[in-house]
Parts: sequence; C-alpha cells; structure tokens
Amino acid sequence: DLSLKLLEESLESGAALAQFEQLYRKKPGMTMNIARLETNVPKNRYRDISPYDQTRVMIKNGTNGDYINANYVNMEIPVSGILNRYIAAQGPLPTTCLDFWQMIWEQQSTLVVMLTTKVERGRIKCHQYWPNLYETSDHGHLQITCVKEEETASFAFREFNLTNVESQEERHISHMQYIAWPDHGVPDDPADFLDFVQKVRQKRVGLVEPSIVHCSAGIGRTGVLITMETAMCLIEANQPVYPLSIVRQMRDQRAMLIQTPNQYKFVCEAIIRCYNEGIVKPLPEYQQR
Ligand code: PTR
Ligand code: PTR
Repeated sequence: DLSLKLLEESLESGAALAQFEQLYRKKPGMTMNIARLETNVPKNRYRDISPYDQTRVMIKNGTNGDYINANYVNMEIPVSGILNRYIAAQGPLPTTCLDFWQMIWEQQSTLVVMLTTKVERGRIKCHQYWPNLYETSDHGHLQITCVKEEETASFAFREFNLTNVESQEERHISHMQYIAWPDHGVPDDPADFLDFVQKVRQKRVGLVEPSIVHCSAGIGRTGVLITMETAMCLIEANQPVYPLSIVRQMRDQRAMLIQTPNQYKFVCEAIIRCYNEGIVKPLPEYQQR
C-alpha cells in the first residue's frame, strides 16, 4: 500500500515525528470552560487535562451535575460505512465513580477498555471503580457485580453484571484491561499490543453503542488504542492509512490524544507491522478487481 510505504519512509527520515509535533494538541475554536467551573474542578484528575465543551459527554440523571471528564470520539471509516464510536475518558477518581457508572448506563455502553493500572511507580493512576470477583458494589441506584475475572501477564478480562435497582433492568459489561503499559510510555511488547487491540475489535463487532476507553488522563494511551483500531479498519476497507490525519480527527473531538512522539512512533510501527505481516488484510469485498 502506497500510504504505508510513505509512512515507512517518513519514519526513517524523521519527518513523521516532526509533523506529529507540529500538529495542534487542541483544535482551534474548541473551548473547555465547563471543566473549569468551581464545582467541576475536583472532578478532574489532572488540572491540565480537560474535555472540550462541544463534544463532552453529559450525564443526564446525575445527582451531582452533568459534568464528567469524557468526550465522544467518533471515527469514520470511508467506503465501509463503519462508524466506530468511543467515549475517551479519564480514569475515575473515588468521587467520580458514580458518575462513571451513570455514564456507562445512560450511554448503554457494554465495553470498557482500561489502559492503565491502579498504581504506577508508586502513584495512583486510577481508582478501582469495580468490585472484586464475586463481590457487589453500589453506586446510587446502580449495582455492579463482578462475575468473571481472568488475568494473564499483560491483560485482565472481567465481566460485570450492571443492574439498575430502580427499574430492575440488568446488563452485561465486558472490561478489558491492559496491564503492561505505563503512562507516557509504550507497551512492553508490540505483539501483545496488537493481540489486545484485536481482542477489543472482536468484542466490538456489531456494537453501535460507544465503547468507553480510558487510561489515567484519558489522552495518551487512549489515543494510541483508538488510532490502532482505526488503522486496522482502514486496512480492511482497503483505504489509505495516514496516521497523522487519524490523530487530527481524534484531537478534533478530545484534545491531546496520543501524548508523546514515542507513542506516535510506536503506533506507526505497529500499523506497518500489522500490514506487512498480514495481521490485518483488506477484506475480499474491498479488494481491487
Ligand atoms: N499532568 C499530567 C502529566 O503530564 O503527568 C497529565 C497526564 C497524565 C497526561 C497521564 C497523560 C497521562 O497519560 P495517559 O493519558 O496515558 O493516562
Ligand atoms: N474492483 C472494482 C473495480 O475495478 O471497479 C473497484 C472496487 C473496489 C469497487 C472496491 C468496489 C469496491 O468496494 P465498495 O463497493 O465497498 O466501494
């Protein structure tokens, strides 16, 4: 594919990283005023990471206002008709867990992808917002039970039952956690990373409701994951892959997605590997005849 040849060349020459560093981190014209209201400031994990007002997820029936540090990120795959819908969010704080579950309920999400551990290098990165295996926790009128948990060296997969005690409605939520990926860094093993993204994609087949993706700040690792899945879908649809334009499209919906040049380089290399090794191939219906 021509676009990937160009990408390989521009990674070698350093041009790809220079272009990445020149790209705006925040889209001109977007605002972040609601995040800075006095009542909302304590709901942000990091002072410098806020959601755009225009694309923020609003909680409809919260007891604590409509604010949560999360944005809708919709990624369109030309030709295929696919629209991948995500909610990119920060890792919940002890005081925002209720809002987080309320958002999952209202958005009818059935998949939560977590790209951080609770503690990294002695620092708290995310509150454990879910109950331990076979335990139940209550968040307002939502009740969560962990019914399954499987761990490998790199991943943890969990299943939750989420019940609205008021309506007695019950839903099933899948939780996929990537463990071996420190913030500001890249995954320890690119093969593991591709395997994880493939597993996420399998879970997402046919989903129309947005999947929640979060790390600690909800920008660095979250951006890498969305970029990778988007690139895989583009390869399958036999469309050119321009990672920089993927990043721009994401940053038009949540600021700062993909945090470091090294993360950008990592995902570009993973895309090339994915294509060269045939891990993802153009689907027969999109192949040139
Ligand atoms: N102010 C924090 C910092 O720069 O350390 C914000 C921050 C934290 C930014 C984590 C990105 C982070 O990584 P991720 O989005 O992958 O959790
Ligand atoms: N092989 C076709 C031709 O030469 O006309 C080109 C083609 C490629 C047509 C893909 C259609 C394709 O897929 P879709 O119908 O999804 O656009």
